[in-house]
Amino acid sequence: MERFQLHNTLTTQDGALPSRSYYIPFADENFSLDLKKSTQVRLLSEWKFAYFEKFTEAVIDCEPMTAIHVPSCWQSLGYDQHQYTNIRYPFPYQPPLILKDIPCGVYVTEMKIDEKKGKYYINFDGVDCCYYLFVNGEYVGYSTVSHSHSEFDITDRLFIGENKIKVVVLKWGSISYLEDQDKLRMSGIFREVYVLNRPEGHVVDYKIETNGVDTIHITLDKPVCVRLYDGENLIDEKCGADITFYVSNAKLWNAETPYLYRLVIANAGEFIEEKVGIRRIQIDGNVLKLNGKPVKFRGVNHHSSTKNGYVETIDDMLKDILLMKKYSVNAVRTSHYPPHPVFCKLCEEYGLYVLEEADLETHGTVVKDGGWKSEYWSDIAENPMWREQIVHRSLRMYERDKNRTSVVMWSLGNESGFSVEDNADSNFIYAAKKLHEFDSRPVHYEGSYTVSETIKFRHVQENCLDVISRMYPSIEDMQRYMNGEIPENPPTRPYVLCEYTHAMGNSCGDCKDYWELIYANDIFCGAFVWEWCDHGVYQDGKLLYGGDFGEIVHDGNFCVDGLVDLDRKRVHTSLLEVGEVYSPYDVQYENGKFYLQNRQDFASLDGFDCKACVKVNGTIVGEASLNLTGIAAKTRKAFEIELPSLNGYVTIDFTLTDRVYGVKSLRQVVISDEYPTTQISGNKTAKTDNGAIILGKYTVKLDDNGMIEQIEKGGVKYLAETTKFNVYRAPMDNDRQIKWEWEKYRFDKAVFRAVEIASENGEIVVDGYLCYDAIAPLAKIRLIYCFDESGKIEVRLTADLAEFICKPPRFGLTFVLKEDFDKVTYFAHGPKEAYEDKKLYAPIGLYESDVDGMVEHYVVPQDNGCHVGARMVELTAKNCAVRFERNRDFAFSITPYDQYTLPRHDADLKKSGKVFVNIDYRMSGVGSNSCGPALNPKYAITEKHIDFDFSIILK
Ligand code: IPT
Repeated sequence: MERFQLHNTLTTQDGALPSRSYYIPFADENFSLDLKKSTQVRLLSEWKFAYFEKFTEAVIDCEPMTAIHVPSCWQSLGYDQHQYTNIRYPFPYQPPLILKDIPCGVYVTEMKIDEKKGKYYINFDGVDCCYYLFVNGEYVGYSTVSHSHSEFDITDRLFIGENKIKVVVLKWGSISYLEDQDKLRMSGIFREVYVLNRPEGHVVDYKIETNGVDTIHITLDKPVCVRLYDGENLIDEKCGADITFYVSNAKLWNAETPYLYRLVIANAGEFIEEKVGIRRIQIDGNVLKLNGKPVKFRGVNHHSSTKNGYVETIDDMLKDILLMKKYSVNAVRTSHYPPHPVFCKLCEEYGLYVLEEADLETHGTVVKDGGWKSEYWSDIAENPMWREQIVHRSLRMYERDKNRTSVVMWSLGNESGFSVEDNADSNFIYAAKKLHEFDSRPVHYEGSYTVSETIKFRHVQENCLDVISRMYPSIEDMQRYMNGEIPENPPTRPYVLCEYTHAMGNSCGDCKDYWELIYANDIFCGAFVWEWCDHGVYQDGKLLYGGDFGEIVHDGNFCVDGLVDLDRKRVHTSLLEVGEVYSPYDVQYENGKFYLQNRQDFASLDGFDCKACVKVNGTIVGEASLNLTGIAAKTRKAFEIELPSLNGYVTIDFTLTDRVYGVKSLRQVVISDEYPTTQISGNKTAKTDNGAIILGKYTVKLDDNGMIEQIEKGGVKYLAETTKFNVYRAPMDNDRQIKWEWEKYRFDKAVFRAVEIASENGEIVVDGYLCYDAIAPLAKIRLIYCFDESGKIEVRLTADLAEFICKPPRFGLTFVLKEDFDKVTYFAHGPKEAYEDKKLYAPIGLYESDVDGMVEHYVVPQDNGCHVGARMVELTAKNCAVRFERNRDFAFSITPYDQYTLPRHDADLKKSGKVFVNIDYRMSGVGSNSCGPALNPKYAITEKHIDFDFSIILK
């Protein structure tokens, strides 16, 4: 039958009803987001299932036997195979053909009806990727667009008694060329399926708009009565098909104060509730404004992704939203498809702006020849054959979510090209025009930015788009746009970063610098972190990622790039940093006065509490609660805080607490930075015994290269290995490009070779080189030890790095202690890891931990656990201790794992039986170069001459 070949065509739908706004009708006014609570809804969640590796028309007749719960993804249940690809299509590229067997899942359920009354509609909220629907053996229709809602009228197909509903879901169809989003490729009915039983003459669709001041306007497909409530209070009731409500003293909606009114549509014995916020989004010159005020999106990109694959419950969504609110996120880009229909409702309730994106990405086109050519975008973006599908995808999104207050901008899709030449007939122009025809909200599409032979690095003919959008540009690039230095793209439109600060592994070091620019200039309306959560598949305590499933084509761990774990049990330090950058307030210290700056766009800081804590050397000496009332948005207030008369390292730590979401933000002002060093007798010694240096109770042994080989006290040995110079780090995901350079220069293997060891004025002076086979020395080093008989070793060194080498990730010494040194006390940025470009969440203080607690775990093991701004770190074993200190900043990290032989998965890490203590002159920043720009040189070791010193106190 030809109609079962629709998936081999570009047909969007067959037999489905026109798209409409998403709502759930109720028989009374006890509304809920839970479908099960409506007597009009018959949720279809228990099905029988059969999986076939290959779709043929024959599978349509099969009788599945295995029970399956819907929603679910069949790969999560053990069928088929997981596969993760980012850009590349997981099938041969020959659009619109699929030159591969198409796996297929057949779902069957029964629905009993005792009496037939009114209309019956079957609704699908999400099926990947296309499906045929049958009721009682008869073909009803076909639908595509995985993340969109479809509805079929099945009234005439149902009988009193049991009815059999069959859905044949295909893994791929021609339209898969439009769904090449960066994700694990899963299939099946992954969102709810339900039958609505509705009265004859019910409302079908309506549109709600507000003027952002005092009116709510609703147009419906038929005249009905609509009631407007403020909470439980009825404000007004009007009847008609075109109704305007006036709201006096209206409370406006924004993400900071998400005030919602309620409309209740009562018709034919049915009730539909619509929450509505009075808000208006508009572009004024090159500034994006909400209710007349400039607004900033402190955003994240959010995939529908949980440990159950694409399946999300309301609780899952709520958990994400509450976490986002806790970390001051106020905007979500639903990358790269419409979210679960309840998500936008929750966003308007809790206060999150939504940049909603159509279900569209054709990224694989550009790599079809195994390389990369941006000209290839035109295979689909400019090919009229695909036009209807591309426009349709934007419209399906618009129709479903047009009434959502939270949706403040539409996006045409992700990375699908636009046109290669100016004035070309891009399919995206048609999609944008259609959205503009229907709606006043701005239209976004980053894909108009192109890098081609003919048009170098710029947005092409994008007059149909309302904002300039970029992903991962450098800060200089943004400044060039703002300053009008790109003649083809004058700064006439607001600018948004739809993706930036790629949160893969230990990341997001560049977040703060982006936002210094964004906060300071109204032309920038915000930025969305890539991305909210890690993706993968949990198995035996491990998160499996690309390559773990036996796939040939995969993109490794590029899917493990979130701010939170897939199971949301752990928040990565990247989110802690992003949370501080997005913080609703900031603290400035100017001329002896403290200022609390409200960085919000609308609300005062009245809903927050703030404590200031005065510390000397990490010990609290005074505390004060600050009264935040009356600090209007974007203003600041001065506070006097009494400073201690004591000397030392004096800090004022501010803690902002949100009465709803808990601790929000930490800010620290350093008043003076004199951390006391250990006072010792000061008697130099160079007493040796068999080559070992005797320091009172301690013996220190240097090896032939002048490196500390052993420290001993009363027969107890401190070190498990000889001390080494260290100019390497376990590559972070962000080092995936630069690490090849490091390896070229053997940073991972380099060793120190002394050419002379001399004793001068009671000091030992070691001259030598850091080197490895085949290349010239990486550095010329002079190392000086000064021993004090009380058990203190002063280490001073100078290093001149070779001109030819690249920037090393760190410069320091590694001490390998015995594993009994398991308690750590330190004064540094902490208690979480802190790098030069990622430490806002980690105030300087005095912290304690065990060695295990010094490690920050990442799904893919990589450098972690650094503490910059350190003045002291001490490790303690049973009867002894060793302390490293310096009267200026240094960096350190401590790990019980072998630092440089790392497995693919954190769960496979094995303890080394030693404690590695890295004492570093500097450790470079983390940046976000796994997808973002190269590390900002100010966070890299660019200097060629290094002076470093520290003391080792033996206890
Ligand atoms: C960009 C994509 O839009 C996003 O889906 C994701 O793949 C991200 O980067 C990387 O994790 S694509 C990139 C080539 C800029």
